[in-house]
Amino acid sequence: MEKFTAPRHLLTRRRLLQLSGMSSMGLLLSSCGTQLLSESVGSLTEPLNLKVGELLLKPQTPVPEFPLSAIQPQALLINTYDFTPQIDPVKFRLVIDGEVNQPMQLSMADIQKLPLTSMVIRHVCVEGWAAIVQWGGVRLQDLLNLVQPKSQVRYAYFQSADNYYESWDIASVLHPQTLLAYQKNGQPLSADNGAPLRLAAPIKLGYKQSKWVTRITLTSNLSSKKGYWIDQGYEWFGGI
Ligand SMILES: Nc1nc2c(c(=O)[nH]1)N[C@H]1C(S)=C(S)[C@@H](COP(=O)(O)O)O[C@H]1N2
Ligand SMILES: [Mo]
Repeated sequence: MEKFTAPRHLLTRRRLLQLSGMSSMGLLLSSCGTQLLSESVGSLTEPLNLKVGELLLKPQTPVPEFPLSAIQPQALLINTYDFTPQIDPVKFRLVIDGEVNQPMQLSMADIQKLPLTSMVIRHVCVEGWAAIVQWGGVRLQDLLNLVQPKSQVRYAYFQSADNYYESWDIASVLHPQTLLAYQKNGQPLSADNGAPLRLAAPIKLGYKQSKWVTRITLTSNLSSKKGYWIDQGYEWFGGI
């Protein structure tokens, strides 16, 4: 079990220097995946190979949220492809590893010490339904600041307790409204909705939003296994 220390600031100066090691060399244009990455950081005029450091330094534009009165409590359907894992929240540990300086295993108590972010957003499932939901949880950005991703990191893998898996581009992972949620509509998350931790973000379709996340692995390379549905033909980026 790694020692856990809550961040005093989002980024210390030393951390900024570590992360932005590339910046003095200028931003080199890369040739792959440029269209989607540049769209996801909000403008086609942005440098095309934004890396972790630059993404943390240059916050992305938030998606407009809904008022609490817009929540549709009945509209969020349970969509689970196989079975519902029952996870003991006391024994649970979230593993964050891969190309990071400080791999960690965090308990729910550790995670709930971090700032709680709440947002009311629309969940969109490709099967033809949508629901306005309030999610509460921790920003993935805050978690990644703790583990100190290496500058070459471009993707995150999310492993779930039901053997579901997903991979996201790092710009979407570091988006200010990308949460690991432990509350839904002001209540603790239920097992059906992904307790103890699930992804929630207004920038991705429902199938990208892994429930029962147990492990986050940061990497500079995607393997041929990209996601449970993606490997069966769904689009990888899955943006809204
Ligand atoms: N681990 C896991 N995550 C998952 C799924 C799943 O079957 N297993 N289904 C996905 C799909 S298609 C959708 S629409 C949402 C549904 O979330 P909900 O069941 O909380 O409404 O979860 C996503 N995350
Ligand atoms: Mo879905």
